[in-house]
Amino acid sequence: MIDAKNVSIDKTLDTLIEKAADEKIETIWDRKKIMKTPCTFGEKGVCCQICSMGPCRVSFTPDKGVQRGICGATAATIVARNQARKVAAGTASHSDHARDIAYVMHMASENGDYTIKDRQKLFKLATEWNVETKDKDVYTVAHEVAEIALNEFGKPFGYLRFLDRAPEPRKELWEKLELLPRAIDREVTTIMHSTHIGCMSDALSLIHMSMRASLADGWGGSMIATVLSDILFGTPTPIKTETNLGVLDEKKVNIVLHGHEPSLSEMIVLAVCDEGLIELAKQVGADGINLVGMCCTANEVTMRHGIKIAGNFHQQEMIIVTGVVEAMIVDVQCILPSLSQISKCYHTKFITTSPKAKITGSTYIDFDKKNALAIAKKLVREAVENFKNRKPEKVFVPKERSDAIVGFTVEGIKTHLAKVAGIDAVDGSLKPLVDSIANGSIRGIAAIVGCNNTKNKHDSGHNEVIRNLTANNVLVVATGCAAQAAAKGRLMTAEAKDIAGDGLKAVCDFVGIPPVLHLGSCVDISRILVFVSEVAKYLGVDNSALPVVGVAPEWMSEKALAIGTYVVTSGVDVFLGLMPPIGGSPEVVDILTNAAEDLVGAKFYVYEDFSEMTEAILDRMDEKRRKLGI
Ligand code: SF4
Ligand code: MSK
Repeated sequence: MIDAKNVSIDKTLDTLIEKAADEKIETIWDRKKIMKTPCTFGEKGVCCQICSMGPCRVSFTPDKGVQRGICGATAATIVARNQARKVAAGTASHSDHARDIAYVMHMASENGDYTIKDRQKLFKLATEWNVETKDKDVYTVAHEVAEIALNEFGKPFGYLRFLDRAPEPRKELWEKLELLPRAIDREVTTIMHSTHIGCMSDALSLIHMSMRASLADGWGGSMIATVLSDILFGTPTPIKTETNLGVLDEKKVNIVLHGHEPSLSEMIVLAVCDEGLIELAKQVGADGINLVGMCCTANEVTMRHGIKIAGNFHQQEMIIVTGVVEAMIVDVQCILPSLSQISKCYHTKFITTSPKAKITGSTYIDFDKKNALAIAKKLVREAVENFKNRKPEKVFVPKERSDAIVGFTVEGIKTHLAKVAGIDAVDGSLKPLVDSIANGSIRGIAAIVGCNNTKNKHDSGHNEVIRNLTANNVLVVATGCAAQAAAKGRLMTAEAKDIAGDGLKAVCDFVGIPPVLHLGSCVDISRILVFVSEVAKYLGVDNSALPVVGVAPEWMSEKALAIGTYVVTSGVDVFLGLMPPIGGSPEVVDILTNAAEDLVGAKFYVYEDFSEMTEAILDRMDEKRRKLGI
C-alpha cells in the first residue's frame, strides 16, 4: 500500500489514498510503483523510433566511443531529435489552445455568448498591430484583430508580431542568430520535417530549431492565448479565493472543471448561475451548485471570478475518490486517462468535450462554441441530475482548505505599485519595483512554474523552493500547478509575508501584496516574459542582465520543456528539479547547460536537491546584481 506521507506533502491525500486502497482504486502512485525502474535508454533520450528499421537504442561510453543507430544516427542526433520533437509538441499544445481562443474572438458579438470584456486592451492591441480603429465598432475591431492573430499561425512572410515586445538587444540577438520565429505552425512543421529519418542530424542545429519553435510558443501561441483571453473574458485583478479539496461541499452538487481553455470554463461559470439550474439542484435535494477548478482551468477561472481551486495535477484522481463529485468536465491537456476508470467506481460523470481530447470510457458531449452557453447548461444539468446517484457510504471530503489572493497581471502589479508610491500613471510604473531591487530589499525575482511529477513528493519541490527563496528576499511569481501548490501551502496570503526575509517583508507590508504572486495558468508565463522585458527596457538592458530566473521543480510535460526552452532563449536561466531525457548525449547536455549561455545569454541548470538549487539560484542572482553594479 502507498504511504501518503511518502508521496505528497498535501494532507488531503493522507486519508484519500487509504480510502482509494480500501475501495480497490488504482492511483497514479500505484502505477508508478508497478512501473518500477524506468528504461534507462528512454530516460537518457537515446531510444529512437523515428523509422521502422528501429527502434534503435544506442549509448555513448567513453571507452567504446560513439555507437550508432541502424541508419548511422549518433546518440547526439537521437537525443537532440527527441528533444526537438518534445519542444514542438509543447509549442503545438499551447498554440492550438491559442488558435481556439482566436476563433472564439472572431465569432464574438454584442448579443452572443462570447462578448468583449476588456475593450481597452482590445484597442491597445489593435494599435500595437496597426489596425485602424477610427469609426469602427468594437466587434469589427475584435474580428480584424482575431484574424491577424489567426494569421500568425501560417503567414508566409515576416516574423511573429509579439516579438516586438522584447527589448531591442534581445531582438537583435534573435535576428543575428536566425532565431526569430516565422509562423507558429511553420516552426512546429519544420521540426517534424527536419527530424524525419535522413534529414537534420546535427545536434546544435536541432537545438537551435527547438529554440526558435519555443519562441513561437512563448511569444506566439501562449501570448496570443493570454492577451485574447483577457480581451474576451476580462483582465484579472487581485481577488480572494480558497484552495484544496476541502472546497468541495457535501451538501451541494459539485462540478469540477479540469483542463486548460477558458472558452469552456467561462461558459460553465455563467451556466451555474442559471436560476432554473439552481432551482433544479434544490429539487434534487442539494443546497445549490458548487463549481470548483483543477489544474490550469482552475487558474483561469479563479483569477477572473474567484472560483475555488480544488487542487493540482496530482489531485485529479483523488477528487473523484471523495465520492461527492457529480461531474468532472474536461477539455484539453493534463487529463489522466485513468479518470474514466475511477469515475466508474463512483457516481461521477466524466465528461469530455473537445474533439482534440476524446478519452475512452468517458461521456463525450461536443462543446460546439456556436452554441456555447446552451451546451454549458446541458453539461451542468447532467451534473445536477446525477446528484441523486451519489453513494453516501462512499463520501469523504477532507477538511483542509486555504485562503489565497490570486489574479495578478503585469498591468495589475504596475498599477498597484504606482498607487502605493503615489505615482500618477495610467498603467503604473516599474520605478518602485526597480528601486526595491536596486536597494536590495528584493534580491531578485523567481518565476516558479510547472507541474507535479511522480518522481517528486507531490508539491514538496514547489513549496520548498518558494519558502527558501522568499526567506532570502526573492519575490516569487507563480503559474500553473506550482501556483496551486503555493496557494494550498498558504503562501499566497497577506500573512505569508512573515516567512519572507526582512527586505521582501517590508515591500509586501508597504505595497500590501503576498510574497508569492499568482500570475495564472501555463500560457500566462507569457505575462512573465512581458514583465521581465518591461523591467529590462526600463533599465535599458537585455533580459539576461536581470537577477531573474525561471524554476520548474516538478516539471513533467512536453509543454514544460517548450516553456523552459523559450525562457532560456529569452535570456533567463531555468532551474529544473528533474533531468530532461538528454543524459545519453554529453554533447546535448553541454549545449543546454553550458554553451547556451554563450549563444543566448542563459542556460538550463538541473538540481534534484532543492536546498542546493536555492543556493545556486541565489548565487546566480548575486552574480547578475554585481554585473549591474547594484
Ligand atoms: Fe534507428 Fe535511425 Fe530509424 Fe532512428 S531513424 S529508428 S536511429 S534507423
Ligand atoms: S496544468 S502542464 S500539469 S502545470 Fe497547465 Fe499543471 Fe503542468 Fe498541466
